[in-house]
Amino acid sequence: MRCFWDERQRAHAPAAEFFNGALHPAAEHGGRVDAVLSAIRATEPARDHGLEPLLRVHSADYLDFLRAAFAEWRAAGREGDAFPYAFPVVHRRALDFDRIDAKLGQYSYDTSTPIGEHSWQAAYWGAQTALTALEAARADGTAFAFCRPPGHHAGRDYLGGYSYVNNAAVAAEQALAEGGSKVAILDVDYHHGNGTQDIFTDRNDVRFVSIHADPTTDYPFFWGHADESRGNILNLPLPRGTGYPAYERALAQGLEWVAAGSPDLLIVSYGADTYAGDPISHFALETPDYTAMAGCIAALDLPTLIVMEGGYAIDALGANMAAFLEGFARRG
Ligand code: OKP
Ligand code: ZN
Repeated sequence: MRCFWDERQRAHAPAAEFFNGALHPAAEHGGRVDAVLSAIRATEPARDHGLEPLLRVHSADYLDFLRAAFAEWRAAGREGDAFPYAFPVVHRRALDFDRIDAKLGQYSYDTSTPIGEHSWQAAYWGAQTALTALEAARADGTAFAFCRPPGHHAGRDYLGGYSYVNNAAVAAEQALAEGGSKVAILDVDYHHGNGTQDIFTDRNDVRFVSIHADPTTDYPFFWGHADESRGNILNLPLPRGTGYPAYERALAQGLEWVAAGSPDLLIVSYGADTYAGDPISHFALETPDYTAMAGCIAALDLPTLIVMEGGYAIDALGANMAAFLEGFARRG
């Protein structure tokens, strides 16, 4: 399988994230890059498709904000990465702020997702990596886009959950713009893909199914509940401690629903944070389970683009990635 990675994603280097009342070292750090690269063969860089594909998913004002936020943060005299601290929970409307702190809150929903000097560059090239891999997936049947930082928590005009640009959504819209008729997105990251769900709610040309930790106990809390499932959205939350047998039953249900929509492309938002040893997650999958999981997905026999989301157990991340890709290789 051709694998795509662009070095311009590496410079994004958040120092810390804020949760449980304190700053913690960022879980989504550059060490993930070498862990994944060590496990996959040669990678190919992204080709630049410009801003237009990102604008099919994100609003222009949001992308303008992302591009300029760090410079504005510095211009305001701040040090370190840009963090929001006040959020428009009730009155979220298009007010035109000059103050960076107001803009940060306007376009964010958490304090896990700081903007650093190179965050925009990394997010931009992550989307370009997904777009480039999409071409390979259509030519060869499968491709892997190593996008980093992840994207599935980013909505049309908000960031959060280490995500700035929704790479899977950008690829889905591109596939439709280039003549695809139906796309399915299967999100197997530990966390619910709230950004992807919000972007595609009520669409009849995109189906979104997510298997994730029950948001009653786990981030992102406010999305991903089973009762949000309707129309083109299927949420399959599972309790903490879930191991592969129960996981595979949910996967089978999700895949059956994907197949029923007769998509011409499948995009997999892959997170290795369902791994038993993940430092921020609580499922119990083991490395060989990823090969089995991929085998189930590959059995759909659809053109498939794999997009990287989370996975924070650095020591096992490469092996888990390789195990997952191996499940597709066996398809032949
Ligand atoms: C991103 B992805 C740490 C606080 C939660 C946000 C988690 C974002 C996950 N316990 N911070 O879906 O892997
Ligand atoms: Zn995750």
